[in-house]
Amino acid sequence: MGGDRAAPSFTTIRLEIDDAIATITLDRPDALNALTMAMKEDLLSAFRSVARDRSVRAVVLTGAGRAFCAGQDLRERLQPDAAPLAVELRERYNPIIRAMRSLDQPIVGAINGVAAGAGASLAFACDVRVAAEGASFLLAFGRIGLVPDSGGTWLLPRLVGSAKAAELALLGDAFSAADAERFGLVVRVVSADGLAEAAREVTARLASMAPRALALTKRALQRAWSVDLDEALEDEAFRQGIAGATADHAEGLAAFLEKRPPRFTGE
Ligand code: T3D
Repeated sequence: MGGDRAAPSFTTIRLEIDDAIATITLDRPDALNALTMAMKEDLLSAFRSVARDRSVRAVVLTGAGRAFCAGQDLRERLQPDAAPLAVELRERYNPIIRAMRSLDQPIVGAINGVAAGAGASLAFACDVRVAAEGASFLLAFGRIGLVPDSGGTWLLPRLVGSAKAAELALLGDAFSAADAERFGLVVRVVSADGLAEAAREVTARLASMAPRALALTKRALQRAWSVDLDEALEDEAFRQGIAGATADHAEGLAAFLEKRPPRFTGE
């Protein structure tokens, strides 16, 4: 399942592909991985590159150093030539969130430290999150007179429920990894030293599963939020028709009957 091409290199993030798993590391640790224009462009390119690479079965998103991501780089925002906020969101942040949510491969957020502002939204846009004990989440927007963005208002209520989302977004208090686990936002909290391994464990499990079925499941879960039960039932039937016609489904059935682990190929 090894990568079939060299991963592109970037200046503000790292993209490493190893044994069907792509790891994207936000890599400006001195600024707590705050998002500059270059970094947003790199991140979008990385997700697009992963989307094209069928050898990649699952993705880890994490941060270098002590933070996951401190959101928009506020020093860059204060530059006289900074784009207006709405433009920056439409042209740079929103495409990243769309790329993450439409990516066929599941994304595991390995939340190693603080995830603030748009950094929290990036964490919310992952499919599954594991966190280090010292990690925290902060909807920092209100503190600087802004509105949660980059999908935060859409994703958070769906992850934790509307009452909790309102509390977190309006009051803007930081919350810990343990709180996030309690809210159902992260699946596991581990020691900082154990985070990479814990994330790898979850990601490797996903990477061993049937890729088409995972991609269809991701889409179905997302679509279910905006349709009624009848449409969701029809959507499930449609997607099951696709999944049921794959070689991986036949392999899953054969493996069950032969009492052996399945070997899914993505076909
Ligand atoms: O274009 C647009 O603006 C639209 C999009 C907006 C989306 C957003 O993300 S808005 C929200 C932006 N983010 C924030 O408001 C968070 C700002 N950062 C903080 O509140 C704190 O840094 C943290 C709570 C995240 C961490 O606090 P702490 O005490 O652990 O670290 P620190 O000392 O504050 O930060 C360490 C360094 O990182 C420091 O640099 P220095 O002094 O050592 O040279 C600090 O300036 C830098 N840093 C942290 N966050 C940012 C940042 N530099 C630029 N931008 C940041 N967001």
